[in-house]
Amino acid sequence: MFEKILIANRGEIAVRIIRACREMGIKTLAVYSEADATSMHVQLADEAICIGPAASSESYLKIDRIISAAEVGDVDAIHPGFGFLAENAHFAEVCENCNIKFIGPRSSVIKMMGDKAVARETARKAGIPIVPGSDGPISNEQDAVKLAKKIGYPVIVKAVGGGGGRGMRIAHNDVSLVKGFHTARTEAERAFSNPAVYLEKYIELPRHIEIQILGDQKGRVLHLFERECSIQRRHQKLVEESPSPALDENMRKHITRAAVRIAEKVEYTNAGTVEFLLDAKGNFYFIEMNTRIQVEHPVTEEAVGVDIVKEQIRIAAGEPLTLEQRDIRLMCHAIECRVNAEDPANDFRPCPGRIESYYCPGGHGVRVDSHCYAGYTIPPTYDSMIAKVIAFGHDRRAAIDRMSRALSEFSIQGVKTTIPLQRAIMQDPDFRRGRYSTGFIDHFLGTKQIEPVESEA
Ligand code: MV4
Repeated sequence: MFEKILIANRGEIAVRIIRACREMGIKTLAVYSEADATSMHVQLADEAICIGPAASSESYLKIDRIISAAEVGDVDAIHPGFGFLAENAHFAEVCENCNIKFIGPRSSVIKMMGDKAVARETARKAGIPIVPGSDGPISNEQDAVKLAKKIGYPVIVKAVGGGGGRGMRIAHNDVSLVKGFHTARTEAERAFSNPAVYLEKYIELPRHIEIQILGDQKGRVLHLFERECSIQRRHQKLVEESPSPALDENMRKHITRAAVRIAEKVEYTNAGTVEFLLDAKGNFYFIEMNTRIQVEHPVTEEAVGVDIVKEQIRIAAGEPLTLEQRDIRLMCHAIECRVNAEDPANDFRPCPGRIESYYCPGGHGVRVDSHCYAGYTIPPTYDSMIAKVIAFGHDRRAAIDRMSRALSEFSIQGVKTTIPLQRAIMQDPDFRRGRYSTGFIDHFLGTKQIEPVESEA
């Protein structure tokens, strides 16, 4: 097993990884930017090294500085968390070449899944349903129009280098497709230094369901069931849950098998997530694979009772998975709310600043993953996540009621938060019935005014 791990991240996920390391008897080295000198991850780690100024491009994204810190600190491995360098194939490759274990899949697999057209082709070859669309990238508008005629409008143009909702254009006719094709290419070139785009039939109001998988270095792949992540606003997830209220046992069997099959096909190692869209008729389609630990991983941890971060570390150290698929069961229902320092009454404007007071919920069936504390100042430089509240119980109803209770206890003064919105969602009749899709939030915000909550700042 590793003796010391560098955590190439900040905030809540850095704290989460340090906690797993401590329980495993592994020493931790935090890296931090000048804006994070007083951050919780710096305080909790055994050692910490400052790697540069506040801007991520000068610190958390600086590969050479992180590798230098790893060499100075004499670590065995680097955990990238999510965001920053987590899905940077070049960074994983540099780690491989420096003989520092990257806690994630091989760089070649990150690269392959980072190309969303290659990922799609890989799924197709593995016999997994994909959305009707192009074979690989489309190079000109004539081909795009021809294909759209064949599969029927609406269609969606997606950037090969995109993912997570970045660089997409929906088209309902030839004129908007030609326009969307060109704007998508221009945007993709700017954002990903790669203008390549591909085409898919646009599925209206799908549900977003993702399967958590684990693969070890012996070639064994397990799934940890699904998470439903349809409650998103502008591709930022607000509420996630497991199991999905949309899957019956038969659908669950097929979608989890599909996820395991694609992971086996690429000899996937470590933790990963296979994303699917589920249409109103119950058909599922592969859309992309994420080669990292995800923000919402605690939903799965509480639903199945597996510590995913510890599994990641064991897998990276070369240990075989000791779990058997038949032993992994959905033990309870888990829901997560991502609490952000944003004002839902003001177009989700970010609200960085000092947390004047902080009381965080607890009690039976409640978990809070956070790096925040009273007196902590949320810097304006990074994402605005304050905490993840996870509530779990023997069934969905119990989990929702527990989440309502937990959110009502959560008291944060000094910054506005998304808590009032999430409390309202927990009371929504459609949410409570489990009848929702990716259209939920737009509909909810269109029909409901979120009461602004006093800011004591
Ligand atoms: C789609 C789609 C409809 N049809 N692809 C957005 C995030 C990215 N991972 C894929 N996304 C979508 N791809 C086809 N062919 C609709 C979305 C989408 C969406 C997906 C999941 C969760 C929320 C969403 C919100 C808007 C659009």
